[in-house]
Amino acid sequence: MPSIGSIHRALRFAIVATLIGAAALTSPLAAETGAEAWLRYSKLNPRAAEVYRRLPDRVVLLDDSLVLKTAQQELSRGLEQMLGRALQVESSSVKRSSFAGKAIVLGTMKDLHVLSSTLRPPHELSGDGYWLKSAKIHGSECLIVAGGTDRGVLYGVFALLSNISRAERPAAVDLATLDLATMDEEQQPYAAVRWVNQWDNLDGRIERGYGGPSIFFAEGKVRSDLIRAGRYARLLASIGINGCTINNVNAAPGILEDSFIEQVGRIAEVFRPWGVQLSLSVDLSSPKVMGGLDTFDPLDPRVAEWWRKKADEIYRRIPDFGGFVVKADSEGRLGPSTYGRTPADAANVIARALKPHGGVVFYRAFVYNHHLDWHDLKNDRAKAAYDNFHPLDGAFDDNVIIQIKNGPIDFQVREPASPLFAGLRRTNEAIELQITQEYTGQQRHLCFLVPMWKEVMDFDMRVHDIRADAPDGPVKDLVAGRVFHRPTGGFVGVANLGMDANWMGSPLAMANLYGFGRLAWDPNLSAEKIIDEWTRLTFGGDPLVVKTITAMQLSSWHVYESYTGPLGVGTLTNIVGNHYDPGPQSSEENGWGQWHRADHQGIGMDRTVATGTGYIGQYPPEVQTLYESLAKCPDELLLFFHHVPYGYVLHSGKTVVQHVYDSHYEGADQARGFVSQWKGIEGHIDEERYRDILARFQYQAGQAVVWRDAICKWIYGLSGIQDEKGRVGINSRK
Ligand code: GCW
Repeated sequence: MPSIGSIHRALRFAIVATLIGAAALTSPLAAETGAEAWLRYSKLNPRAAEVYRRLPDRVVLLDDSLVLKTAQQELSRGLEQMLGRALQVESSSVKRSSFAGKAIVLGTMKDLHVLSSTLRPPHELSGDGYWLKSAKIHGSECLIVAGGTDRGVLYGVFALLSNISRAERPAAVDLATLDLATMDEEQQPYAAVRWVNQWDNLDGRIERGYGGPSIFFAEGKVRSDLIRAGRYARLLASIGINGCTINNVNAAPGILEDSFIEQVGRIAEVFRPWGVQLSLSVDLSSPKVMGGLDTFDPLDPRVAEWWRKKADEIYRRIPDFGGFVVKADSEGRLGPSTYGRTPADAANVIARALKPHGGVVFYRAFVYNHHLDWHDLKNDRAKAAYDNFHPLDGAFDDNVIIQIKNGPIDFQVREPASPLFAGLRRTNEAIELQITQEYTGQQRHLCFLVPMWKEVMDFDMRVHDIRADAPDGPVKDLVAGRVFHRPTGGFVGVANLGMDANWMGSPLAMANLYGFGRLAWDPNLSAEKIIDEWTRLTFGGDPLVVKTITAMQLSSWHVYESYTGPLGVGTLTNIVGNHYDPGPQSSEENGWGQWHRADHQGIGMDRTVATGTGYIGQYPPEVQTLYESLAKCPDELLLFFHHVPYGYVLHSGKTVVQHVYDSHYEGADQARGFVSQWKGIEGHIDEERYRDILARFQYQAGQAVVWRDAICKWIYGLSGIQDEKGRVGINSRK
């Protein structure tokens, strides 16, 4: 039994060690614009500081796990920066009998029970949930940050710091008195899977990345300096993201070389303190192209053995490895079709190798033929995901998750929800959202995507068709596994952050990463709430700043849509090149299948069951009724589902062609309006970010005119119908 003296010595040592750790972490980040993103922890205004100084100035850790230490260090750093006050730290081995005095207590529910058997939240915490609770422990007022896991504690700390940074009252606490006795906030994540994917190549470039080179790789190796990778993990943890796939889904087989796994282990080391699991994209042909076998047939026992050994090797180096992401039989990648096998055969062979270690396989539903015959009006790429995966429902192992893009084509500015969300009932699924703005302005145009994502996630698939007035299968519940009681599922975002100081190439674009994380945690949060939080954390609480930036962000998707691709028309960006400039004809007359079918008579894809490709038939019956009928189909998706003449009259009362003219002019005007809106906050934020962002809006305003003129000219050329307002056409007064 250790003596009292040795316990004291150990405790003193723990305190000093933790303080040193905290000091290292609190050293100011390099003065890079935007590097801290929403974790700025600016000094609080005197009134708020006075209130929050009433928090205990001692923190007690109930365990010494790595993630718990991170939670404590983050708390110390945040409170020190915001309140100018250092926390006294006591680490672990706290026994029920020796606990005394006011403290912020950090620990899992399990450890908290040791301290007090009566303290428990209203609902039992499971997984990564947290509980912020003020309570008396052995007579002393304490603030408890408890988690279902130590990761939950970390999320609770971030939530507390976020509340304080926004000088918001913690739930149920009166800001005037900060009556700790009433603090009681319990949160549970909506789904187990809250992951990001990075499309980083080993040479350091990032496919569809607009924030500079990779933070993980350079010149075919893992970077020696992984400081940014660690900071990325901190950003991810702060919004509840628990997994990150570090390499492109167009995976280089070399990622699985023994020597590479060794290097990748270093990235896992900088993720681990933040509770972020590392995972890898893998090429299905790896057993053959780098593994020395003469086949990669998923049903060949040698192939199964190869994956098993590879998984064992990875877990030896990275014990908390998350799993694999697979893109196969897609855009030229090899897949099970080589051997006449199915995606289920391919997914399961890998899943079985990961299973003993607790890993999962994300098998992407983005499987389609990019050599479609465009002459055949019945062909339709939108049908591919459902056609390939629906027949396999129930054939996947329970540690396989089908990763489904939000829409059936490819991250366009407006698409309906993929019918596959409703097409899998005995299979796990996750929604794949694109945070990096590939088709939505590449971070050079403002386009806050949360309102778009929410439309998809809230869309009710009517999977049971029980009662017309009750939602029974919104996409968010289907992917979270709540409708068909699946063991796992959730949310994946393609992030593609890079080495740029502000991570994504534009400080305002970071709202999309923040928004993704917040929605993955709770898809019922409103877009207004999310952007309000982000703006206050990123720019502070000046009411004019908050009002201006939130309004601009919230309108930005519609603005971008209106000058680039209205009525769900599909791909008008240059599809063969950069996916950015206007190029409305580039999607036609080739096998990629991103067609809009515009000709001299009309525009739009006929996807009806009655006369078109039959795509609408993939939806549950009530949804079919909505889209099949021209009369019911919402205007904003009309051209996605129907081919109509240019003079067709919309629900709005306008003809299609006039809508195109008007929306493009309105959109370009609104983009110009962003410049003056932004100028309205000059002097209310720091000069550096003010100027940087102003230049971006000035550029966007010019680009919106380029788009407007290109699309109006194109539609006029096809339809021959002049603009009623005289802006477009041979008699144009422009
Ligand atoms: O939209 C396309 C992108 C490709 C990407 C592919 C995918 C990584 O243009 O760059 O490949 O989608 O999602 O697999």
